[in-house]
Amino acid sequence: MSFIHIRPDWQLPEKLATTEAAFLNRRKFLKNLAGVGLGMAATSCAGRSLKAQGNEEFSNTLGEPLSNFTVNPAFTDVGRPVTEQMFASRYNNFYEFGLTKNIWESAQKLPSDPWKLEVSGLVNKPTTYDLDDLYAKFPLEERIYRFRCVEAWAMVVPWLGFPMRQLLEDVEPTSDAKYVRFESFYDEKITPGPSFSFSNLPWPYHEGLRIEEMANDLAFFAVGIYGRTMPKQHGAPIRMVVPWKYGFKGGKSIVKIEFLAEQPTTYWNTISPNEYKFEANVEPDVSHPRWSQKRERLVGSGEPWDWVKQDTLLYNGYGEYVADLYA
Ligand SMILES: Nc1nc2c(c(=O)[nH]1)N[C@H]1C(S)=C(S)[C@@H](COP(=O)(O)O)O[C@H]1N2
Ligand SMILES: [Mo]
Repeated sequence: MSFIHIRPDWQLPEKLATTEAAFLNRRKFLKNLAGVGLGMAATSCAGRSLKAQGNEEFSNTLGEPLSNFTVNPAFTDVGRPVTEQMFASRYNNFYEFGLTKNIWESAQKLPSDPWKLEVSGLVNKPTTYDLDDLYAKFPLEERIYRFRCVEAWAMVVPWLGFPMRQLLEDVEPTSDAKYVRFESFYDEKITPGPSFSFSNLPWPYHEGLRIEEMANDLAFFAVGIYGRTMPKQHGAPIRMVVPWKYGFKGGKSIVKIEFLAEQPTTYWNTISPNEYKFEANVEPDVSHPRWSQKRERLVGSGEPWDWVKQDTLLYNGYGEYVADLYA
């Protein structure tokens, strides 16, 4: 019995190296896993391909239709086809629900309605929004964005939501506010993370941006995807989308936003500072310590072991929007 048993059967062994969870696979952790009951998870997905899993149970996770939105014409064509939802919504990273990509079912435990989003810290108007407030205050638009995970897979998804800048305008950060901390939902009874405790993970998941990054045109809060409210596996009811950065910067199921004078810690940077930087922009020429970032595999573009590979673009192709931030 080893950690390797919990990977989905279609994930090639060498792919195990290119994952944010790979620190778990290191020798020093393996001995802690010995004797822990991990075998069960393996058999439940053995022999099934992603395609074969299309079923009603999955469709029921896909949220309620949204109609009251505009399509932002600046973000309709990213030069690549939109990833089929069939793939995008069943290939997720949400470590609160486990280490594999196959968490769409277990994520249904997330209590996403009612919801409170608390905004505090260095702002003139600290505010707590419930879902009705969010929908009433911030008109929804659809934006098709490229998405690039640090693990070297990519997709293209149509988000529904509103620019982070609109929330900035609503809460009025003070001139002392330089950074923003975003905290995800966490309840150890519901979102315990990996089902064995080998180390104290820094829950809740938390991320951070410079305030100028949050004010950038691209920075987005998504409350939906593919024309519907956000499925739990994607971070219902509201998650961050910062498409020029690696996917882990986009915290899911945000409950708290805090404006700060100093740079906050972040979840992955705390676990492995050398591998996951605070800035974490998509930069193909800057290798991850354990793999190259020059290329990416396109989710759903064939069988999972045979996904199309393509070049990764600097800032994920969004240089015209963000390069100034890093000049
Ligand atoms: N709370 C929380 N947010 C998270 C994560 C997570 O594990 N927990 N994973 C991140 C990573 S590594 C990626 S690639 C994206 C995946 O988003 P998706 O599953 O909606 O595609 O969510 C990010 N946000
Ligand atoms: Mo990721």
